[in-house]
Amino acid sequence: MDHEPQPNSLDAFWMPFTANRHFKASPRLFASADRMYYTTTDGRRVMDGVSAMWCCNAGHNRPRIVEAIRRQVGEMDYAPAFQFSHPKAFELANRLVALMPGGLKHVFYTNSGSESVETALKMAVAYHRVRGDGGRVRLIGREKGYHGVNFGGMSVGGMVANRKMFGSLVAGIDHLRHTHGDPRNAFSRGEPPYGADLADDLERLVQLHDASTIAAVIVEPVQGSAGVIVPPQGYLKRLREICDRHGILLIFDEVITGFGRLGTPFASQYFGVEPDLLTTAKGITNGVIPMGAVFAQAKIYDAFMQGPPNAIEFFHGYTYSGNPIACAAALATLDTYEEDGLLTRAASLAKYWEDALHAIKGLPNVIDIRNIGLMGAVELAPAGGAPGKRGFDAFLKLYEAGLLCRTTGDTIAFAPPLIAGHADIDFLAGTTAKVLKTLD
Ligand code: PXG
Repeated sequence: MDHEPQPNSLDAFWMPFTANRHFKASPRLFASADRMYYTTTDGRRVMDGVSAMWCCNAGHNRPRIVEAIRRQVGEMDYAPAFQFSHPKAFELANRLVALMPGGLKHVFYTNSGSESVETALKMAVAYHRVRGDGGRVRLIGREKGYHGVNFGGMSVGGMVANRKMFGSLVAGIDHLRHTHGDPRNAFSRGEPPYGADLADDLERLVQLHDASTIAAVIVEPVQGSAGVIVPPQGYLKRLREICDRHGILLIFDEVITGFGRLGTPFASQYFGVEPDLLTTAKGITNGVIPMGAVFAQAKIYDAFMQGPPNAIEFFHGYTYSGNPIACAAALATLDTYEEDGLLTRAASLAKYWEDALHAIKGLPNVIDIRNIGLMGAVELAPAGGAPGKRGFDAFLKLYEAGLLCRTTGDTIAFAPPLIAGHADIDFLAGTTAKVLKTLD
């Protein structure tokens, strides 16, 4: 094969999480985006049914955000992040912690969900050490969990395909069982009734490893990537209780559930469970500029603030932590969320959304439908001998029919921008129903 770079060739770009050869044979390229819609390079309109990648919560091309970025880049493009900063980083931190439940009053900036997860895991282990409890080094994740693609997040994660190629991963990690697949929970609306006792799996791991070796447990309050797996009623409260009993930190990975997806600013408020650390990204800037943030309880921040005042307390950070363009974008994003009431809007749409999605029940191959807030999934039975094929076919046909979704295996996931109206939801559910009728 000729590997000389060719103008207009698609060969040079090694695309992430993409079937490169399939894509390059029939590319899907977007040219522009506005509110609920993309326009493709061949001029077709495609509704954004999944906030792009669960990140453009306010929809696309929002004027405040666009303008704030333009203004900031002309005023100050970058400021050093270590031992220096700029006013917007502090202004944003104050605005963000005001949205947080209870004691999550400190924020550490990153540039992605993956970096937020690495940061939170390091904070957890170091927190125990600075308290003089340095034997607590183990980390617990959950099967089917997705915590990004870096070594720590991949290791606490539980997506087999994301792990199996990459060696022995980080040592000292164990996993809770996942909560998916109890047939009694099929077609549950919102939180499924059965399975709170699966949180007791943490007790099993405590018995195995001893609590004195465990630093933290990390879970997504609602598992997103695995296909909108909603926690059983009472599950997260029980996990919190077990963590408290054993002095284990609880980390909520809210990269997807943060910023209004469930109709509360964060899932923590929806479930009435407060974690010790909370990771975010995506919706923090409406997906427009890479940014992430980790929120920490005051007890954690305070534990680090000791020793000589001129000494660095936490040897961690990124060149782009809190960069001015990202901070300006995030501030304008918060303004947009506030003006449009988007951090709570999903609460008023949730019932309509739930009814629309569950109306798909009964169509060929539909074996489960799950929903919470303004996210949902339709799970299809795998085609004989070809797991994932039916899901991928659905993805392609939905795109042809003018609707963007995400698929994982044979599950189709949706999370439309929080500006969606009833007509948008009707289009999404109606198009999905039409396409499902045509699948093999
Ligand atoms: N944690 C969670 C809970 C996530 O969902 C990450 C961490 C990593 O974020 P970054 O910014 O490093 O990608 C994620 C990302 C999908 C899909 O449709 C999900 C994500 C990203 C892309 C696609 O399954 N989640």
